[in-house]
Amino acid sequence: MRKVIFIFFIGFIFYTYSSQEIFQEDIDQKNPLLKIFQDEYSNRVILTKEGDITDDGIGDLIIIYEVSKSEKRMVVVLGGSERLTSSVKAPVERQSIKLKNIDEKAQMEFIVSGYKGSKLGYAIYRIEDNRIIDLFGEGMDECC
Ligand SMILES: [Ca+2]
Repeated sequence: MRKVIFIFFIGFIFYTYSSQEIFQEDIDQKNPLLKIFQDEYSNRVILTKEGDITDDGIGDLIIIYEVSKSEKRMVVVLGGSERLTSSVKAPVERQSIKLKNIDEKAQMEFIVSGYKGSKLGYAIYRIEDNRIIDLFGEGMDECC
């Protein structure tokens, strides 16, 4: 019996490290903006990125979450107003979020990239009127 438990345990460790769960270590579970998300969504959070993207001096939180194995979506929790934007689709695997100011305006843009298998896609977004606006994208239909 002990041997069976041991094999199960090894299998579990292997499964944990081979799946995307490993990225969850980067998520601050105590972040109050994450709590706002969790009040509305029960989905598993895959990746978060915090920063003041709306340039109002209050931190915001970009969240990529899982709908299913083949469907991921992204939403932004706006600090201060504590509102959630509507969601947009996100890459299925190996997601990354980078904040970057790509124009002269103080507001930040954010670049989301990721894969579906070997297909890479990325898009640049900005928040306007509490909505995620898609400014530019390449291959997002392939990876989302
Ligand atoms: Ca903000």
